[in-house]
Amino acid sequence: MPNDFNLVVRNARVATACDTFQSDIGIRDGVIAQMGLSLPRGDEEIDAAGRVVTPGGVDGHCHLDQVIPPPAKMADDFLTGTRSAACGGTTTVIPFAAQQKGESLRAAVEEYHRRADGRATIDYGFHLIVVDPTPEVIATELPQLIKEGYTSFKIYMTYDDLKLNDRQMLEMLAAARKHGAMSLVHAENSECIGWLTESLVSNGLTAPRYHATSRPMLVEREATHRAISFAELVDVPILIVHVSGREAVEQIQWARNRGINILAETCPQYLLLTSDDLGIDVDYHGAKCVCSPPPRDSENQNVIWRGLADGTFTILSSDHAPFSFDDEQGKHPNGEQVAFPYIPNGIPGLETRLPLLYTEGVLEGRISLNRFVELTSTNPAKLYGLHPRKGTIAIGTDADLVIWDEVDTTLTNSMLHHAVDYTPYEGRRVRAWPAYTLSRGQIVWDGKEFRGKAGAGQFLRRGLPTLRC
Ligand code: DUC
Ligand code: ZN
Ligand code: ZN
Repeated sequence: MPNDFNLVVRNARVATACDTFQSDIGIRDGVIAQMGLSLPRGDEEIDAAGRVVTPGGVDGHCHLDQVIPPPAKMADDFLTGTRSAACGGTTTVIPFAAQQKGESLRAAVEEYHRRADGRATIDYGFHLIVVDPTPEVIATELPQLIKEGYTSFKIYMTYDDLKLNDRQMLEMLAAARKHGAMSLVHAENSECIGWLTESLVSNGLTAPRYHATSRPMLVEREATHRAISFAELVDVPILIVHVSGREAVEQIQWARNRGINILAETCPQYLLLTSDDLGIDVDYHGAKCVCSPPPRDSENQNVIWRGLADGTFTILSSDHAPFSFDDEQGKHPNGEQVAFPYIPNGIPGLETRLPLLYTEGVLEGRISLNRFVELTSTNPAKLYGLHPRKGTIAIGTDADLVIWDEVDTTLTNSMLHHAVDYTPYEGRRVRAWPAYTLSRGQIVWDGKEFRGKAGAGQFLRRGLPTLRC
């Protein structure tokens, strides 16, 4: 008689967004087939006695192999990026299919499928980035792509090659309302940044730390308020991405108190880094932490932690934007220590997102284990139309699981599986790491080695968002 299951995870302490309970998990054909105590044997068994098991992480904001102006080039493609994600407990990623000016959305989607197909090791979807919202894009392309499972898009209020004006933003939000898509808004005021940057550079203040000076919190607060006002006018929910500190948080709370449906995302860099990390000018190392918005100070870190605990934030994502440090296509464009406006923005974080939040959030008592699951897996799955297939542990869902080890180790880049040559968290203590990661029932990380396969990741045709604040 064949066994009932391909794999049984036995004696698990299962944690979902709402419950923690003891169970075995029986997996057949990549799906959770049965849960309960004393399940029959499987072809393979993992004993999870004494270990927490959570749903695989869903990273709702990461950049992989994204086309950006040369000489910069992202270090991670869909193979190295998803490999790294899997080794850190993430089993679903939603990177971006980024439109170029003058290009159709369809062409962008086809291009990013070419980049991902045969390389992604875990399941993935795409957000669209819309930089050229022509009448054709809004009336024809966007509705069709939403129907095909690209149910969210990011719009930018800054970056010269990406930003939309206010009218274009309103048109995009109106399209999101009409077709049920989710709008992700990068909220920073472009003109303020440009004016401050020019003044800093003309005064010779060009070191990496002036990146933070050029993007003070006011710049984020103003754009956050404006985006909220547009959402109110159009009467549609939006997600403010990568919220960095108090001033944006206050705007979001203000909006919610007025009954405006505003969702919010933050990232580990706003919990664990400060602008001091951009200020290490020796050998230009501050460039490693140049990202936008920039990390703030320790008081703002506390505001973000509180927002994670009290429900202000809906999701926690990595905003993985991988540029190597010692690299002409990375943080040293053309081999030089360039002025801060020319440093590619972004830091790596796909693999460290979950272990760092587990360590600093759950084990330090700042958030519950269930809230950890909600922020990093269940809510992104709901927000991006993947729930319940992803984001929870229940019969009939994909067997995407993380079996956690409590460890005590020092994080170094040599432990990680991305193609970036540094981690901004080098030397940090971590007390949790996946002992196993399972992607649709396959072991992709066994605590020592990556065991996944290029091309095993499936494209996820996503449904409409099923989450409101
Ligand atoms: N900021 C973004 O908006 N995207 C990628 C990285 C960054 O720093
Ligand atoms: Zn952004
Ligand atoms: Zn981003």
